[in-house]
Amino acid sequence: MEYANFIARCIEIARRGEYFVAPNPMVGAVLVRNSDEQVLAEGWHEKYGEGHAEVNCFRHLEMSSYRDVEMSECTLFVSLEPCSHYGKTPPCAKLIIEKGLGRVVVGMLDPNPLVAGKGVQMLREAGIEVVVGMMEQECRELNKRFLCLHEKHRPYVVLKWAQTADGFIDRKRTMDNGQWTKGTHLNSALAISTPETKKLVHKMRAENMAIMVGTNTVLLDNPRLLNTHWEGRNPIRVTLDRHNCIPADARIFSDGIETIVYRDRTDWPYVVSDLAARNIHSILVEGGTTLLEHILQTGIWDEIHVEVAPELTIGDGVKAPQIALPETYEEVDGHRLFVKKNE
Ligand code: AOF
Ligand code: ZN
Repeated sequence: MEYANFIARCIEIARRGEYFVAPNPMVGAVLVRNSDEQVLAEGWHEKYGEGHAEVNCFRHLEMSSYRDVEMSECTLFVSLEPCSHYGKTPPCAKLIIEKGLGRVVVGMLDPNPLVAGKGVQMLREAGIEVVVGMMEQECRELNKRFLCLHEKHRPYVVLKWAQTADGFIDRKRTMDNGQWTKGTHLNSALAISTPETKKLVHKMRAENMAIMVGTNTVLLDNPRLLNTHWEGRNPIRVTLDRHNCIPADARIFSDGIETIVYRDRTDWPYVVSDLAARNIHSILVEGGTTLLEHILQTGIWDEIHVEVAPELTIGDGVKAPQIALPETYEEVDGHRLFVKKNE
């Protein structure tokens, strides 16, 4: 039996929960009959607070013609170690033991201290054969945000900006005595993204639990920071306001979505530790340059996404953060999308 293929399938179905399970991990489970390698049932973690992958897999089995299969002659594949704790649902390890499984193949251990090896231990103590570590790198990539929170005790940090060919993220703009009226822009931001790249930005908003911009961006752009062009939820909004100058009617406080404002301590190491304490596993930082440069200086980031408009030059403006871009990029609508990882 080629274990890796079944774990690959677990990863594939786990992704169906992508926009709905945070801060939980995406997990997939596949039940296979040993004698003929027939897949009997599949399940994945579909939504935060609801059934885990294993529970859904057994539920699907019950609804199928295989419901009376001899479990001791089956293997359950799971991309993440089955849980051992009473959380929003009872422990999956207990369920697997009750079902009488013969063998369990686990993609990777769960770093959540509530589990962390205890799930595998429960299974082994019940006499189940357990194989741990299959397609581990792919399993880790799948849940890089969840893993970051539990291993580094901070959210996974994605920095993102768009720039002109000559390296500016915006024209120079000034506040009109710090006054603006709800919904109106005194002098609007330079529009760099195209309809297609804008969609990809909203996809990133859906992938990350939180979104952040600095004070100046809130004051100048008055953004809502919603995800309106992709499936999934709106991210929790985060900003800084050291000098208490963001007005209460700023659009970042609208729409009934949570907004976190840091006023007293605004240094990045503090902000990420506080976000971790709130169980936020990922954050997308969209600017501006002052905030991005502060974050770059701390080294506390994981990915940078830069969109370059190769035919747009403005001569003068707000400089984009100065970083060495990778050699390769993806092209969308004639724009170049660079991804740099902090490795
Ligand atoms: C599994 N299978 O499909 C998932 C697991 O609050 P709860 O009860 O939903 O528990 C969340 C924790 O359970 C999460 O932090 C992670 O450690 C584990 N997730 N475990 O056996 C699953 N999603
Ligand atoms: Zn579980």
